[in-house]
Amino acid sequence: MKMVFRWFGSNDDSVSLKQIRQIPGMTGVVSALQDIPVGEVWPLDRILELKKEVNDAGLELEVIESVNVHEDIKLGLPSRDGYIENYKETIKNLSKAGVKVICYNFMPVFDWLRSDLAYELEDGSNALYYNEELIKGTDPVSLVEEYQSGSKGFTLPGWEPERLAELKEVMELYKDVDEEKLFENLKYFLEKIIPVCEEYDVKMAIHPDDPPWTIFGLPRIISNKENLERMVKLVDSPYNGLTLCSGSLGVNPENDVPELIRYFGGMGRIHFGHIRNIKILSPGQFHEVSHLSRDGSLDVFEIMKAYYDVGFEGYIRPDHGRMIWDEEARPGYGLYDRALGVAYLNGLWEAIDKLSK
Ligand SMILES: [Mn+2]
Repeated sequence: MKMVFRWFGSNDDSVSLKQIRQIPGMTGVVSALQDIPVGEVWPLDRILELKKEVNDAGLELEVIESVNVHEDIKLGLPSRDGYIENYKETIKNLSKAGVKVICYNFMPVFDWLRSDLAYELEDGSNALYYNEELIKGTDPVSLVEEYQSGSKGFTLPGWEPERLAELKEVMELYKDVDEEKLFENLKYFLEKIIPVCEEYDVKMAIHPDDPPWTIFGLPRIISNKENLERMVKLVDSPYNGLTLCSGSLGVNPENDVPELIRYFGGMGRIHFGHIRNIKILSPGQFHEVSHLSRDGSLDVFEIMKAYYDVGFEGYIRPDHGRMIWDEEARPGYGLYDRALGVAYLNGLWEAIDKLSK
């Protein structure tokens, strides 16, 4: 297991590489070239520049999150082939810079979704909150406007303004895309890119839908064991794998996260683990919490034990944290609570390791 930390780059993150380097056990950052418009090739010189900056701080850059998939690929439009060619070039360039894993998602239009970015918890901290009832009462356009005003000036990943500028038109195009069609479009994409991944030794790791159910009538397919299994078999290669996000999958109580880790980890298909805890308040209503098992609905010890037992050699990062100690940062991505999460996860891992010998 290699512990890594998400970092949005020196121009768009309140957390510095120096701070990340000082978290015990940290090996590297997970980053991206956020300014490259979705669908365009990531230039090798820009990737190398980012790598140098990260390496100079004593950290590795072996995981990218995310290389976003152009909407035309998800929609299966004729223009997708050009975007897929660009994606292949990006994979090759990332490989040349030593990148081992690419995290991506296949969620139509919306990336992750919440109804409140700063929901106050009992201890005075705040965290991301989701309430299906509130989402149902909102239209997508006003939701996006709200997000942009609540993001404290940072770009929220997946909510880049240019990406959502044509929201209404894109929503319209999805009227003809159901779950089956979306699976077909994902298969088409994977069949083209996985051979390149095999040749260049870069593993693809799809992130589950967050939350893992349909929103605004849009299909969402990376959501449960059955669909994850279908996903890894679309192209049966170890390079076609998963980012197992405990918080995304775990908000559906039918998803047994440790069991999913044992199952897909045992198959060698988990390349990247996102670990966070969530508290389910009622069906369709949850908020994020600290990583500690007793604070939420997930047993984080069992999650780490599952990774340990399958001999996991991939990357793990703490996922979202709460906002604590008056930190001003991008929602979900402050330094303090994620660093506490890392210390806890490392502690669990060390204890499991020593007790297993
Ligand atoms: Mn995640």
